[in-house]
Amino acid sequence: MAFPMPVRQLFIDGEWREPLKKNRIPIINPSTEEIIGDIPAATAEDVEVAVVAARKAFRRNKGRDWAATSGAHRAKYLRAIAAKVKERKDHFVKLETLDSGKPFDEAVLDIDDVASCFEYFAGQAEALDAKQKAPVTLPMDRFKSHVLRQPIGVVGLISPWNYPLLMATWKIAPALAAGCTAVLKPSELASVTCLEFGEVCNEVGLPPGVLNILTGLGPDAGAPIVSHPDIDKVAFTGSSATGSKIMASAAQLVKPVTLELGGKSPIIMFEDIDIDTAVEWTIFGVFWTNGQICSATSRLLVHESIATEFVDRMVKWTKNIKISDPFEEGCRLGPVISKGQYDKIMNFISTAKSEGATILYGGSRPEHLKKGYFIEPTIITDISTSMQIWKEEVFGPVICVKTFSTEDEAIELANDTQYGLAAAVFSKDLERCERVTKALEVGAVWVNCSQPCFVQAPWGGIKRSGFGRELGEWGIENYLNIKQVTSDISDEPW
Ligand code: TXE
Repeated sequence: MAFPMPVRQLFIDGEWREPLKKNRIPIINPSTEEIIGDIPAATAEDVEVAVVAARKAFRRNKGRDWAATSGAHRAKYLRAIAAKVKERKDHFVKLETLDSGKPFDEAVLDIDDVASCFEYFAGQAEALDAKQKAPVTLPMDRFKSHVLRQPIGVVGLISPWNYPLLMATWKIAPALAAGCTAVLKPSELASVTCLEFGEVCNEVGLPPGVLNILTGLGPDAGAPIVSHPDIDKVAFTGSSATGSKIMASAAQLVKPVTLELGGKSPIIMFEDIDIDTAVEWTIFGVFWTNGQICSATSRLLVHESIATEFVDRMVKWTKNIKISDPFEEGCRLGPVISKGQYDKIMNFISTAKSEGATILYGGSRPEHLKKGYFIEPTIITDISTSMQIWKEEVFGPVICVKTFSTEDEAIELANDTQYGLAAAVFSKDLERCERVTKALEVGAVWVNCSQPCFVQAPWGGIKRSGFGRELGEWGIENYLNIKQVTSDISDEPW
């Protein structure tokens, strides 16, 4: 589908501003490899201007400080944003599909989730008012103590390209609900919907400077946000390598960070499952979003007694996945995001082959698609735990399969990873599911399903998948400082 990409500038202090160095970055359609527009490339100079605007909006705004507003007041803006996103849903869905290459139907769900997330955090903002001045029980009557929850300040939000507007929303909505102001830096590989979001902010009358949106390269626009002394906190979703750099930079100023990083999530199939249902979840859990999900259940551990049948049915199912331009009706797998990601994934597949694994299905560019970063859904077997494909995040439509014979072995294999984001376990024996769930070293476990994600439930990892929890009531806590206030209420001398 061809339609013009909007031409936008940086969104700073409620205005569209050309980047000070006037550079732009091309937008490449991952389905055709064509340049279809460009986005502004911010640098440290633009970050400076945006941080000043965000600070002013936070607490130097002549009585209109965002930080001083009530949660109920902020909730009105968040609900208005949700309504505006719904009103412009078609526009956002088309842009997200074109820019990211994800199937159109999946982009529809993303934009629905964006609106729901703003609505949810509107509720959290209101709930925050009720939680203020929560009393603390003290052992002495003479003193009285309570707790204030106050916004952390100006926050830097750095987001990835796999769910461009949704991942940004997971940060913007709780930050604004908490009373923080923000500078958002989306991924240079898919920034279009995030920039369009600036228009929504203006349409609902969000005070200038409350949200600033700077597109640009990581080192040029992201790093200066992290190291800026007037940014009070950084929330990041992306690779473990970049997350580690961000943590090191933030450490210089003892700046808090939350990091949502990569994963290599296991999906465990015990022998008592309904194979067809489990295969369907397995396919969904790894090939959704063209395989580019941080929590993709990309290591299938299947009990040896059902392995042959399971894998046969999985191959049959995979053959029916429609790979096409993401706008085509029924598309289930579009291109990966960029040439860089395409090459990286292909290298993973060829290394697996050279290390002795079997590419049971897929592994190549689909024959009918000559252009675009398309990769067949790929199933790899004969895996050993020393192989790269077992250890490293592929972030593409690739699953590796390994068998086990006992529950203990399944747990050991599942935890045999540096990552700890998510895992799935399938069995009709719910006591077994509970035992395994407790033993899994991850931040989220799905039982008899994979990937369903709800804004009400906490999201985040352990080990090298990062720390901190987004979403749910935990999501807003990321953007709050807890202040204790203790008063001497006695007239007696101390
Ligand atoms: O990630 P980066 P990339 C993983 C996945 C993928 C790999 C590389 O394995 O193959 O990361 O993707 C910004 N200071 N995930 O290169 O670099 C960058 O501009 C500050 C998993 O795209 O981590 C972008 O906005 N910011 C992941 C964001 O960081 C910097 C989703 C993420 O980019 C920066 C995406 C710097 N020095 C990729 N360098 C998930 N957890 O869902 C880059 N950035």
